[in-house]
Amino acid sequence: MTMKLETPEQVDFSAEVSEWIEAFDEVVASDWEQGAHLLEALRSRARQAGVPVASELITPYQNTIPKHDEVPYPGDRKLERKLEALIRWNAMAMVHSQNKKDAGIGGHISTYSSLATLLEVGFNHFFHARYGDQPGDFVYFQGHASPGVYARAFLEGRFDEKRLKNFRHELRGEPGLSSYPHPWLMPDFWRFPTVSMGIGPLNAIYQARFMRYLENRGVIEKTDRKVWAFVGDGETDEVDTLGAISLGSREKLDNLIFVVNCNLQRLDGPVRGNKRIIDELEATFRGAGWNVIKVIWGSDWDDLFKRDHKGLLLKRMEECVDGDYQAFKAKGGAYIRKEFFGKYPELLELVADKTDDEVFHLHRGGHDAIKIYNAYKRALEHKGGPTVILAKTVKGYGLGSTQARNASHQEKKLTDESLEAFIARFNIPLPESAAKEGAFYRPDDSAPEIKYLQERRQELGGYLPKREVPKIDFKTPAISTLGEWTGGSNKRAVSTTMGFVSLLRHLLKDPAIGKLIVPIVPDEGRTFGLESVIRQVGIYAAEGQKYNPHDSDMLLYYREDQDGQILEEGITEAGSMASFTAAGTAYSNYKVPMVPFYMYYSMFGFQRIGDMVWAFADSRGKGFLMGGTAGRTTMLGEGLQHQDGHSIVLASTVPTCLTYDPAYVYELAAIVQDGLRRMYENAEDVFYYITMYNEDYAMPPMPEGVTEGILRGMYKLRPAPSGEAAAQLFGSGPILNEVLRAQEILATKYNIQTDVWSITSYNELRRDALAVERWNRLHPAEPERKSFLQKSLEKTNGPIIAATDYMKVVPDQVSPWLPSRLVTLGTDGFGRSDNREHLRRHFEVNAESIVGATLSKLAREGKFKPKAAQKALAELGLDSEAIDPARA
Ligand SMILES: Cc1ncc(C[n+]2csc(CCOP(=O)(O)OP(=O)(O)O)c2C)c(N)n1
Ligand SMILES: [Mg+2]
Repeated sequence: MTMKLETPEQVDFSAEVSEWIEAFDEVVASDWEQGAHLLEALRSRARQAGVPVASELITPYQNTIPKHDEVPYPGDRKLERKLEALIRWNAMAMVHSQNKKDAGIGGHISTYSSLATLLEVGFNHFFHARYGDQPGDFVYFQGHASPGVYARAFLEGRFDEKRLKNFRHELRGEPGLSSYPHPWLMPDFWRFPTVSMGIGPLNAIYQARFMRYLENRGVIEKTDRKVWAFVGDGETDEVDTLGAISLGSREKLDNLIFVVNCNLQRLDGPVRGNKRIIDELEATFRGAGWNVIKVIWGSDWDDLFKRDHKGLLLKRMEECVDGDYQAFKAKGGAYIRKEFFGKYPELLELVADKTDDEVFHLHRGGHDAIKIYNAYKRALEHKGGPTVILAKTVKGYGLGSTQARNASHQEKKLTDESLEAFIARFNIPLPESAAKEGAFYRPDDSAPEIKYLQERRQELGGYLPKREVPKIDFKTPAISTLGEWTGGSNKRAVSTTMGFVSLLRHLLKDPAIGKLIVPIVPDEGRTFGLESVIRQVGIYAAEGQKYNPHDSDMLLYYREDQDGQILEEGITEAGSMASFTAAGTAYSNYKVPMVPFYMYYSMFGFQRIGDMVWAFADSRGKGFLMGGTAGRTTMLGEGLQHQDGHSIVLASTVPTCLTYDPAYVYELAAIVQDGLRRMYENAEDVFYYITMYNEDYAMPPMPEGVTEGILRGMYKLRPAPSGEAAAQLFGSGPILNEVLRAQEILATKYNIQTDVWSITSYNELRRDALAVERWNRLHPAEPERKSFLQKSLEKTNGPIIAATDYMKVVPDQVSPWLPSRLVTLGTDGFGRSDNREHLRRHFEVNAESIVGATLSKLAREGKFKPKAAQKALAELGLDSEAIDPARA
């Protein structure tokens, strides 16, 4: 190899290389896109000729956009700098003074300080608040940067000083400011909850995709709207952040822009101390097909690059890792001179004319408005896919001794010296004493900078963030039109899942609301029998169906279409939930009341993506989560990882989630119908979790007068045929059938009469009982009120035996109001692979176990002979010494 380098041909070849480069430069000088084309053609030719071509996933550690390709900055930098400094100050002062006054109340100052310029360039030049009568760009802010967003709203005059003083004080009888972006807490301001790391970027990707879905289906008009997601570099470690990025390129989402704030730090310390996070992210995003724009160095480096003829500067930059870069910004100019430039005499020479202070203030790209502007502009112009901007910044920028320290994420207060240094550094026109108090500062409305700020926002259509909810015009189909589902199955054995799918097909045909329905499945359509729906409305495919499906000659073929209505997400429950979120908040974000029905394997719901459900509720999302293959004994054969006996417990933790566990199709139809009415006609900010089972049995017709009971949680289904009932039997889902069978065994074999109740929602019964109890507690002088549960059971007699395919804690929720009456049978413990009969025997929720539990309880109450009860248990085949399934 060495020999070859020294051959004369090699020298000649260098000349040839120079010639080629010269020719290439000429092409690029006239049109860089042609340059790119030429290079691509050469690469392809090389591949054909068998010359190995390395793919370039990581480019040199410098800005993607060269200086000579930059356009000039269109704004007034002097005024913008002033504004940005004031926002920085007020954001910091808000957190600082709040923590002085209320120690430990928290907040963050160093995240926004690194992000400020990246946001300000957006606010002044890019973030549209509207597109005609359509809402504007969607911006997902880094949650911990919210103080900066509030501080901007303060300068805009949207919040007064009093409001700022109520940061993290939401319970003081005056409007407060929530710690992070929460639409639930500030419904006129925040649109997107982002603070749980990873949820923002994931939702942003699916938001951009859902926007295209609505456009392609003709539900909304096409606009230039963009989805901007500001993401922390530490946040990119969340699988949620990066796990779905390939969807962006696959669906050519050029309406999506990620800005990763690469301040090189997370909470504890460096994100990649021994490497460079920007390199890693560049390779990841480029590999996934994104347009990557790196904004690493500020304009003041341009001159150094120009004077560095040997490429030593870049060489030195590529020798340093993020841990070094952090230390440079923490330790000052002299340290940088020695440790960075000092490695090579030529580099020392480059900065010989600069003071240490000037060396220290050589900017990073993410603090340089010109570099940022050019990157955003490029991102906007990029067609055919999403863009990520990797912007290098400094955590705690300008915060004196807090800057670039490992502990800077946790800093909430500045020292007096740091406050002084801050006002000097950013030129804040406050006297020292006021500065030390952390006083806010807003120039008069007539000040040129405030006028400028208002003009910029006016030009872009108004203020951001802003959340609005238009009046929804929605016509819920009357329950009387759903006779096919309320009228019973005419003895035909069907499941609630089948009943739901046919109801869904009907709703999809509804002339008023059909087009608003968004069926979502994570590769489980066939599990739920959705083949007919696929044929009916098609699967959404951004590029249509480019292939002839193998089953095209069949009636129910796999139909993909550009205006397909189903979102078939593939195996991603998190992605499907993100689609559910985009659809369930479209009533506000796009002014169209989309109605998502997300059908999934119940087990892979709340326990897998619970945090996203929480964020959905925070977003005031509406829609139906349909937990298919529900129940620990109804889902036969699948065992421990598939049999869901606890989602109802988890669903009960979400305040706006209404949970139902219907046994019959008429119950399910009544719940869905009322859900549509409540969410979309009554504009209630709630959503539904409804279990669907796959056990087939005859669906009875809806009895008279049970609607209220179904919706509130319980109704008497089959009263004791003769005489007064000695016990009350509660059942839900398919276990209701076991309860009905128990009622018969008890009557025929043991001569005991019982009432049977269908319990559609213990969660709702409990919520109502708690609310009534609270009212009674707070109004001791008023006549006592009764909950729906108490009223329903008022005239009933005897113990209550409740059986469920979910954990015992589900019925137990109502036990405080049923003192010593309630006996619960449920499916605590892990699932097993077996059939229903054996599973129900094992978990003690079959009819025999219900009978046994009733006799046992009556025996304890002296209403049945104890010895007879023990004998009955044996007769019923119940093994008194069997291992407790909860521990098995
Ligand atoms: C799911 C989740 N885990 C942990 C946290 C706690 N947390 C808040 S901010 C933060 C560090 C953020 O670092 P980075 O994403 O780099 O943002 P920066 O503040 O540096 O801009 C952590 C761990 C959280 N908010 N969400
Ligand atoms: Mg960070």
